[in-house]
Amino acid sequence: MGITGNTFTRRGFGAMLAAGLLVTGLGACANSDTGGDAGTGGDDKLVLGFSQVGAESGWRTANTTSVKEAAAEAGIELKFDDAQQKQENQIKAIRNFIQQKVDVIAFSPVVESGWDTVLKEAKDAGIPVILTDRAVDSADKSLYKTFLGSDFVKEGRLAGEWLVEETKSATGPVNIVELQGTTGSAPANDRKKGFGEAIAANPNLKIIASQSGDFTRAGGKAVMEQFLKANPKIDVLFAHNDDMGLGALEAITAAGKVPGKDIKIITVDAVKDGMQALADGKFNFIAECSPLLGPQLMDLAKKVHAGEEVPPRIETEETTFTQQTAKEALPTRKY
Ligand code: GYE
Repeated sequence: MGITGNTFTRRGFGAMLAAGLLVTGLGACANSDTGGDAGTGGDDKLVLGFSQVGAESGWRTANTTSVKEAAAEAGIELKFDDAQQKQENQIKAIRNFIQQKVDVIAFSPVVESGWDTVLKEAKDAGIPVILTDRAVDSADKSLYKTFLGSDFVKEGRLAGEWLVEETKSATGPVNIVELQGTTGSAPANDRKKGFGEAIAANPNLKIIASQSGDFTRAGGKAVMEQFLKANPKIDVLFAHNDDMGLGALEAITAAGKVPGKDIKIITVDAVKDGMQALADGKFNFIAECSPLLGPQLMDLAKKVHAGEEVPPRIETEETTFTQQTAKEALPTRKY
């Protein structure tokens, strides 16, 4: 939010951007508009190379839409690549962007480690890099300009704190199973950490099984089936995203248990299908993670391209939902 406001401090550039925004806002005829472009056509458009993780979840789909729409609105030429959840594909895409001499590179790193070499290549080529959604663990912070995304540790902690409150009068052990996100990814590492730290407050709470479902519905279903077979008493499921929770619902129902009652379900994201499950009483709690990063990302791309200083870390604002608040929020939910 602060970022958008600051655009107005750079008068000339700001006015130019505003004009670009208006022109693209007019739709198809904008491309043939010669009014303000003095014969240069669209060639001076900022070119942003964006490497997306994949299409693994409802969150990701909403994120991709947000990025594409915001680029169009901001008059930015977007080169979009889908890495299908593979790091090597992302590295290839970033190298392609460097070769094509794009103005700015943004990407959502599928895992945290192993980026230093390619990030150095971008830096040597003089192309600024923005991390969106997920972080890298590079020690050299000069390899990227900023990281825009959520505080995943906090999301895990909020999920755990809700459970501690919910089970405060429990006398016996409360058995928890955990569906982790993609192995080695920042949201999987951090949500696990935050949740684990929060539930340490109640010694009755025990994680009896924890495995990756790769952030997908199919993964969540398959791993939950194994959990149910191996553990006769499961009281709580903590899934690192809605989609794995939704997949697990099928496994739980097929095993003759009632989701939301026999097994309490806590997830992260708050995409529409997750919110619907919560409103329907099948989920019990969701820590929100907003995928609507597009407008802030475009604003940052313009700034780093103009050589402006940007904060090294920009955190997304988010909330949490119970069954009751999900019912209230659903009708106006955007994703
Ligand atoms: O929670 C999950 C997606 O990186 C925050 O990735 C993102 C996570 C999101 O697959 O649904």
